[in-house]
Amino acid sequence: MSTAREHLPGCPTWPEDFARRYREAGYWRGETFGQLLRDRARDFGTRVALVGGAHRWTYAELDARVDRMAAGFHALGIRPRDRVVVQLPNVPEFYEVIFALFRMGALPVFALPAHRASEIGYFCAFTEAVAYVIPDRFGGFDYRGLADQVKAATPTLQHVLVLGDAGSHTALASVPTEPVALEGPSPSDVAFFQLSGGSTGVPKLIPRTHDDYIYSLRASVDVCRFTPETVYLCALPAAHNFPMSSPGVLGAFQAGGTAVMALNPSPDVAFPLIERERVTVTALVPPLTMVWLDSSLAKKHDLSSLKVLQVGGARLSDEAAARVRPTLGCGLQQVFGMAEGLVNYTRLDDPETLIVTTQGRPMSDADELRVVDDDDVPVAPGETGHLLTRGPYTIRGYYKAEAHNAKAFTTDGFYRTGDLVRLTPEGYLVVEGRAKDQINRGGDKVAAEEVENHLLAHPSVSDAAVVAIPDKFLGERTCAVVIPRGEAPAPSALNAFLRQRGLASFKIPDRIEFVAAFPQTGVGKVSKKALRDSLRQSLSTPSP
Ligand code: OOB
Repeated sequence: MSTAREHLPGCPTWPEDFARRYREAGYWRGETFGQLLRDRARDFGTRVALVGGAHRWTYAELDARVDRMAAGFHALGIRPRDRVVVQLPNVPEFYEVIFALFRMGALPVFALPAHRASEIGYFCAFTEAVAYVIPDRFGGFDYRGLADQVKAATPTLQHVLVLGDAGSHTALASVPTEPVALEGPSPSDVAFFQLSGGSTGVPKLIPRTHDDYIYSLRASVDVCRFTPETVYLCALPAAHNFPMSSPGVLGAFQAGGTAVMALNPSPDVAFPLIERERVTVTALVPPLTMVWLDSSLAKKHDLSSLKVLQVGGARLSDEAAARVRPTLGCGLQQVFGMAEGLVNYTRLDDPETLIVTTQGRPMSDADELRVVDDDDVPVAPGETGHLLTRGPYTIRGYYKAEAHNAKAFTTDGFYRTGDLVRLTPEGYLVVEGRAKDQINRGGDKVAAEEVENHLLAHPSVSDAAVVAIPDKFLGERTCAVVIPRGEAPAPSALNAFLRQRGLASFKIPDRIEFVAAFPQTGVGKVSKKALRDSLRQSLSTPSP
């Protein structure tokens, strides 16, 4: 019996009556990730769990590697609840590392490979991370230099662990040691931190527990019908919630299937892997879906094993959705999810019109949804409104963010998704837009305020407003509208400034416009709506 422990400070959790209900109804079954892998190793030991690069690990091998890695982490001094920022690309070691942390109750913070000094420095400092795990190089970038910079600025950071050539840091390959007995976490403990797409100055951290996340896996596996025969291709960044758990790699493990890691989602890498590994299901964001649909390589490879293409992260147009089956010969599943919790899926046997025109319905009967107006009053059925949600796998608050939580959650615990949706008569959701101050760049989320704050640090910027402009390929791109102080700087100089401040490249504005003043709302705030409208007009009118 594990003893009840106090929750990690700074992590809001479910009120006791909800927790009791979720347990009694069997949503939370008292499982942990460490045990989940142990159970699969027992039941499916000789089956292949994970493929990537030169590796092909069975469940028994993965389980044994995780024990050795956990023992090595323990020997380094990493302890339960210590935070470890993990920034690895789609390699099997990603799962070896995070399961080792899960097993010992240390908490991965899932950074994306695109993050740079601004984001990583913040994650390490804010979570008081003790270790940071990186590749040596990836995508033409040397992460060891970034680690030097972050380590110098973060007093708590003891270890930089490098996959590959470690340079002055510690090689990840040198960490594993003989397994030792470790006291695991409790099922109700936080297991890791996901990152929020965010709309504020700094990214928010999302605490997910073993209980809640494993429930989301079971429900996802059920809806998506993952079985031991499932071969899931992880083509999106492994750290993101979609390929991790909807049902993703962890769903494949939950079902006893196989996960294949693709270092790159482009057809030249992904298609040969689908052919070779007989991949049955994968997940993409809409722009990548377009690339796959338009690729001439589709005819050159045998993609016949692929039964389902999941698409989510941003709105897929009905036109693109309708092309999936005729072009790729597989079914489409739309996925509308969020790292905070709620995931909606179209069902595999839904009528084609629902699959093509909606973003699905909640995966769990216990998901509570409200569609409300600006005053939190429910809109009439079928009308568009703000989506609020609560349930057994949706968080009750971000990590150490009390003031923000008061705004992002209702007093009765509903998460304000910031999405504008309408419910169809069948109970399916259609995403009609967004009320949060965020740009969805083809699935990559950019918080306007975060970029604005960086721009404001430039001496020639008097004020800045970052807004979305429509884009054929990405759905949206970012436009920074700047009021210069004195003479306007060159846009390229402003972007170079943002890069130098260590901002991930997907957050660098696609376009910069200079204006003398911003349009204002009635109360004198910047009207981003008016700004977007006037930009849309000026961008669509050819210059004289
Ligand atoms: C997924 O998670 P996040 O945390 O990167 O972003 C969540 C936000 C949603 O609130 C919504 O604004 C947008 O991304 N979104 C979609 C969408 N799926 C996500 N907007 C329109 N249509 C969709 N299908 O993006 C995520 C997490 C788990 C599964 C799938 C996606």
